[in-house]
Amino acid sequence: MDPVRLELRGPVAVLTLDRPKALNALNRETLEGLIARCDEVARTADVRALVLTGEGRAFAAGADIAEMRGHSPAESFAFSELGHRAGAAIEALSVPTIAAVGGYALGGGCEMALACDWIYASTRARFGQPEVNLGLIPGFGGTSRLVRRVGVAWAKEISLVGEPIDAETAYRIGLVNRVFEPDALLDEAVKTGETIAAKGPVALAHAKRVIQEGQDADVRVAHALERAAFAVVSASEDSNEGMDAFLEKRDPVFKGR
Ligand code: DAK
Repeated sequence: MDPVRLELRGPVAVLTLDRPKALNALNRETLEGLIARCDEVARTADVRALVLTGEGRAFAAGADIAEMRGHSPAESFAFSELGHRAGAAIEALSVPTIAAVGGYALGGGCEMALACDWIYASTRARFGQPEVNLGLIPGFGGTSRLVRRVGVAWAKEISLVGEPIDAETAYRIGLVNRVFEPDALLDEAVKTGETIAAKGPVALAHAKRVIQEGQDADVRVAHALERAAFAVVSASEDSNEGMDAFLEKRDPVFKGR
């Protein structure tokens, strides 16, 4: 069975990590599936947002320890690279991406959630970078993405103490945007995707890219990126339609052009 399921709920693509017996642990096949499904989503014109979630009681309990244990140094390097490619495939999507975390998001699982634009959690979610318990360090981008999301001190505490934090703590430190009851989590994430689907796709793609690229740039470079993107977006059919619709007191019909 495919370890990553893709389902279209109208304009929202839902990707589900689907190895519940292993708490959706990320083995090679799952990471490759994630990359393939992201490519598929990128090629599907009508998708306007993506939700990444996990089947059963975990989002993903980390990289697959049983598979990693037998790795030679070269295999270990290739595996880490594959995990980075999976994170990059999620991050490169032009549509907004939401991780819906209903259970364990540990190690590589937390890292895949961090590759999404933001995270929604259920009250049952648990986040952590427990690699130090195995004598390892985060290997799928955790050291770089976590610190940007929650700041250096929390990133260090989570990664160096190695104990999971609950949804309430994750919310308080800004790792998670919103917390929902377990039964409501996926529907709420999809609902946000539907809200996004009514906005201008050209504007969304540029706003997302500029925020992402600007985050790591000098502030003057970030401002220049914004000015350039604003000029491009202003010249789009969508922006003319959006402003016309406002002035004519009607809903806009965006075409993504
Ligand atoms: N890998 C493989 N199998 C896993 C797994 C994992 N990460 N997590 C859970 N499972 C499997 C369990 O072995 C068990 O399988 P069976 O025994 O039933 O066959 C099944 O899922 C259910 O798990 P439990 O029986 O343990 O369930 P519990 O409710 O008792 O405990 C738990 C849930 C999440 C607290 C526990 O399963 C746990 O502690 N899991 C491991 C969490 C963890 O340490 N995650 C971090 C993984 S390390 C690198 C590349 C990558 C990485 C680092 C470096 N380089 C190449 C440099 C990334 C590392 C990681 O992500």
